Amino acid sequence: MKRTFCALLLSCSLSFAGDIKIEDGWVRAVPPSSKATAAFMTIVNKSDHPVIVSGGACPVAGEIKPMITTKQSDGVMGMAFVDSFSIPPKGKRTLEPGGDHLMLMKLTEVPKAGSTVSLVLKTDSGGKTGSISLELPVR
Ligand SMILES: [Cu+2]
Repeated sequence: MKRTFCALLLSCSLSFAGDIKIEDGWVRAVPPSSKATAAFMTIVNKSDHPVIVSGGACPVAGEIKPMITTKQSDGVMGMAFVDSFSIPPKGKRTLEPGGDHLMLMKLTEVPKAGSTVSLVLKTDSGGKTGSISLELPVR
């Protein structure tokens, strides 16, 4: 596991953990009374096997859960929690507003715009479990 430290905000968005590369990560700034926010990023799988990214740990959130957009029975698009995101071999998955994202819930502290949030995600790469540490800008 390798951690990219945050000297400049611009360098925050890149992190490597072997087969998995995280690009363009950020956390949404929310009003001070909010109980939850969301993290967005592109998860790149550089390996030739599927990788799985699930929730992890964050000092300001009690719970982190992947969430996806899904078509409900009435045909309306909705959101649903899932256990993990899977990324196909040599593929990528983009977490973005209005689409898939990571929910940061049970906030103990609301991250301020301009600050950073550290986030550790659990990973499974071809059956090998690990983690990836991120330092994401809040905006
Ligand atoms: Cu959500």
